[in-house]
Amino acid sequence: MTETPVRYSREGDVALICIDNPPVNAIGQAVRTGLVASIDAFAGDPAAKIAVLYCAGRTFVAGADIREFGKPPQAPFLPDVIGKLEALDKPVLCVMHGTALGGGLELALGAHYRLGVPGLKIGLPETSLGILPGAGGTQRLPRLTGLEAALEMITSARHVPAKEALALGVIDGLADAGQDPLTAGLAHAHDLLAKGAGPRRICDMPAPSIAPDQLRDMRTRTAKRFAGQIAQLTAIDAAVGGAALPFRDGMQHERALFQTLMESPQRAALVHAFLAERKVAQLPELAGIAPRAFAQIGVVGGGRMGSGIAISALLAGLDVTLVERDAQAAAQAHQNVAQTLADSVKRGKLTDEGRARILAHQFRAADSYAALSDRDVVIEAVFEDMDIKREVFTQLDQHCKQGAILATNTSYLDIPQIAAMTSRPADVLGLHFFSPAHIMRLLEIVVPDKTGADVVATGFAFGKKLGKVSVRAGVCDGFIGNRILQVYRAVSDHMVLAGASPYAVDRAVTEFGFPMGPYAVQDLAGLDIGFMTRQRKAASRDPREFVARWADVMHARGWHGRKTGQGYYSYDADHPKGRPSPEVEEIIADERRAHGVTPREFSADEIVARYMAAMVNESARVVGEGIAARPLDVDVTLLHGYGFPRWRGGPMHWADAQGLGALLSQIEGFAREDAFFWQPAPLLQQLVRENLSFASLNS
Ligand code: TC6
Repeated sequence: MTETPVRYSREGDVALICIDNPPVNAIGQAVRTGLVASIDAFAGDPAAKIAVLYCAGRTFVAGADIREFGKPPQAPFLPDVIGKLEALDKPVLCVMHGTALGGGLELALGAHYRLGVPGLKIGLPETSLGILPGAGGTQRLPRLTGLEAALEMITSARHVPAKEALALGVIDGLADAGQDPLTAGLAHAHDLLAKGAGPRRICDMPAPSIAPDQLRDMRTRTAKRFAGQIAQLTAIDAAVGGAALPFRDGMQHERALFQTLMESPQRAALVHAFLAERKVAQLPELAGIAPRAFAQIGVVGGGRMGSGIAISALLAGLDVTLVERDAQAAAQAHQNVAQTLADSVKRGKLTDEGRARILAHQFRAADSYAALSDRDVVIEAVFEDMDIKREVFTQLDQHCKQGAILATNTSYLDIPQIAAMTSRPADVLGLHFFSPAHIMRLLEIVVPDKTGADVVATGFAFGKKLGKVSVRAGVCDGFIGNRILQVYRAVSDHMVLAGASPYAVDRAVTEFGFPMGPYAVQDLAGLDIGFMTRQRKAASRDPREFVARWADVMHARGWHGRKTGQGYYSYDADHPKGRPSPEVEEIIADERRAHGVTPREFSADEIVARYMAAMVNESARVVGEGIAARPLDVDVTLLHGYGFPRWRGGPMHWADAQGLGALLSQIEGFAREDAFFWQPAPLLQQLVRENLSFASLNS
């Protein structure tokens, strides 16, 4: 942070108020104080006829300083600062570039005129952090755009492009292309002075209204889309309630609701998620380590995963050569990629020209490893079989240039063993994408002991370029995510054996906030995958481990989930999402009888308690063993790859909120029934002994 985050100066009769608080000009206490001083300076400067408020650096204000949330609030408060700006009796022009978000846009709404620099995006994304626009956003924006458009912006938290902002009336105009905020601001200020423009205050504009049935529809839609969350509906209450009141009272109404949200566990969870997503890439081992170049990418394997990885790299502007085993397979892979790019055009993610350019200049599919000789990073995405991997990595070792990074996308095979197949193990790492790879944001970067630090740094730089959230993982079966998944799936099977139906488990878990329960997910992935995993692990399995045989029975009947119309659920045209299957319940009942189990009832609370306890316990092991660098890495993995509800922050954040002592006691209680499955994680025991939280390990 610079020493004076807000500077006041004057050029002729134009006062300049510049916020300079890198990296994103967030409004913390020093900025608020600086703004008050600058507003006072402008008010008391008789030579200044108009003020231009703008920002230095790469963006306008990206919001209130999130790092202050949850700490005791410090005056001056942002709504008061903005009120003071708006109340000035000389005009203020705000010039925005980059992203004007949250408190940043609210500050701009306190100015009398607003100009955007091309490329600007605006938004009120506070609800995505569990709060509402509490610096007048719910009161001023609806006065400009009407309630419907304002509430769409506020509840969706989306970033609105400059042209749309202009059409909505949030900005008055756009600067010429290439103009910087100061030059554009000075020119526009002189125009305003020439026109004799005075202050134009949004607070004086009439309050909008909304028809009752329109409001009811909006509330219903919002409640469905953001099930379990409170910020979006509260923001609607703030805007609609405020619009029925005089402006000043509306502001108080907004403030009161804002404060309730600020104190909510959902706010704490969502802010944790935001900060954790940025912290995952900050690893001490990477400090000062420069990544290698990675403009030229190679992919081996053109199936669903390989094509997805290729597309992800292509959409990020990288050059990709994909290699398949023969010309026919290469042609098929080319077609897969072309088709997905065409779908991206349909989804509005790519222009038609962009698609044509990629296919003409950035992408080729080949049938020889020699085509990979100039590649900087090559990612293998072939069948999960060590012999096939050996063939691939031997070829890569022969054909790839020195310094090329050789990555495997394996989900569970031993990466050090794969690295040892080459003459350059320091250049080998795991890049574990999630399917579909061009859509899912999670990337596990799996780091064997021998991998060079610059190779890991390149993995993170590559992930960032692809727009992924990259998490460092150590080597073990399943890395971070799939290892934890195996355990919470296992606890689900335990509960089903004891009497819960798979449907009750799925229901309880979705009510908790996951988009799908474990059995619906298995149906979607294909029950043949679970079957192969069981086969693979059979030889090394501890005999005390419970394995659900009903899954093998279902597999033997050809019930492989959604794709076969039958899995845990039955699927047909009337039930595309599946309906419970009495036959599955019968197969499970057979197994209960074989085990001599008398089925018992499980409440939704008990299901969630066991599911989460198993998840947290394994997560603690994963951190304790150093597979995840910190608890926050587990949280980000589960949030981005496994549908953990963001507003609960991830399993480690959730566990801290429950209290680790209570969770450990619960696990110890479960251990009295099954001491093998419920072995408390040593890290959890240690934290409870030392009265510490998982969060204490995050710094
Ligand atoms: C609000 O405004 C409430 C108002 C009512 C009050 C009464 N505060 O994401 P990046 C940091 S709520 C503090 O990597 P990008 C970020 O942590 C807020 N810090 O960059 C990172 O720090 P690190 C509403 C912030 O170019 C660094 O800046 N606003 C804030 O990929 C770079 O961030 C939002 O929700 C902040 N507000 O994306 C917007 N924002 O390097 C939140 C960022 O130490 N921000 N940082 O890890 C964003 O969406 C993105 O940061 C971005 C830039 C689009 C602005």
